Amino acid sequence: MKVLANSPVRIAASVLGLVILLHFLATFTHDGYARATSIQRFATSTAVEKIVTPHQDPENSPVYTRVNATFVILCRNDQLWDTIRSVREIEDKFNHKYHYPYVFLNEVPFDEEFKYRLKTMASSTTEFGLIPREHWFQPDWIDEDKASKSRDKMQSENIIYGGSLSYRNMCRFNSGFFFRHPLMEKYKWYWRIEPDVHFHCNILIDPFRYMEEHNKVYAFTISMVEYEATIPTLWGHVKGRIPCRLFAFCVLDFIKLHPEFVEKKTLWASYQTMAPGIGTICAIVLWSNFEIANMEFWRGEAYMKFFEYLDSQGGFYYERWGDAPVHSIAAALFASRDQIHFFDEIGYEHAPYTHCPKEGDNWARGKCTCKPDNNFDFDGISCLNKFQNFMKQA
Ligand SMILES: Nc1nc2c(ncn2[C@@H]2O[C@H](COP(=O)(O)OP(=O)(O)O)[C@@H](O)[C@H]2O)c(=O)[nH]1
Ligand SMILES: [Mg+2]
Repeated sequence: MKVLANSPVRIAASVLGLVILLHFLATFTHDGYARATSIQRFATSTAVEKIVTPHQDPENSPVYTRVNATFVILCRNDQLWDTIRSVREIEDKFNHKYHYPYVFLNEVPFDEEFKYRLKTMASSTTEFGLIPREHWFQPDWIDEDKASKSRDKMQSENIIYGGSLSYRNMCRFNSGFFFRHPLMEKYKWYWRIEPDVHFHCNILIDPFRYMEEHNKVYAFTISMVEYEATIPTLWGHVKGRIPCRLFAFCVLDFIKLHPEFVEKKTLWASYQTMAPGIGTICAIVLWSNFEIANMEFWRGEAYMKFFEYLDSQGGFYYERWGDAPVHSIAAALFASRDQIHFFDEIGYEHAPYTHCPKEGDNWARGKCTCKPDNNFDFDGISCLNKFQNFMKQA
């Protein structure tokens, strides 16, 4: 014992003990010191684009640096409880490990209860933004007579949301403005979430990181053919008056004006390989209530010109153009096919449709609560099969 008492080991242990004791004393007595030395500081540090660690799982990584990304939720105050459930699910299945921030947007101020309860639910920063008037409401140059006639007609034809003006404001906002909101400007990536959606599986990767590392632009879980009656002239304005069962006139004109923006190996190129005819579906519509995407794509010249062109045609109000077909057509024109990603492993439900993981052991790995058979992927109006076939094209 005497020998041990005087050994270098004993001396080193004493010094180490003293250092640890001083560290704890300083942590409790000096806030600044505690913040500077806290591991938590790294976990919750400001989002940066640079990836500094090869680790994929923050639980096994002492320093996990998030990608420059945010969740974005557009909703009304009266959707408080549906929004809480969506946030609780994404926290449980993913974000309690990553702490990505949330931006909530609304055309009227969020009330105090909404803010209090959502702040409580989130494991990260929450920001609540008011949408500028000019980003939301029907512009003055829209002929209200023509617009209201169209709403009445669509309503009488029982077209979903056909008579709704606020739905049209929402679609136009999601098409052309959400990524320009001051609270969104600092972020590169977003994951759109809606009230009352469900995430059925544990999400074992960071989808934002996946997108960044694989040079993706746009990701989806559910795709389908669009309800033609809501967009009768959208398609033609992009390339010319080519008859097409789904989008009659609009997207085609734009391509004539701006062929320079259209990429080479696109979904658009794949559409050209399809046989024309009754039931030809001109575009795969990626269901935009779930979106993970790069906002630099929307903010870039091609999409901004595209949106401004479509907006100037008035179709958000004279028809009922949705943000899903608008985003999908833009992705099909201005991104290459391999920049569009299908996340099989993210089990997702927006009533009445569910995507349930089915590739490999994705269902088991995610411990999913959805039934693989109850899967919109196999539905007759799903476009997944077509998308996956197009992806195999050279
Ligand atoms: N602030 C606000 N959000 C809206 C309004 N209408 C729809 N939303 C949001 O826009 C998104 C899409 O609307 P939703 O009613 O779910 O449309 P659907 O998914 O196409 O049936 C959801 O996140 C809604 O909360 C509105 O008038 N004001
Ligand atoms: Mg919805």
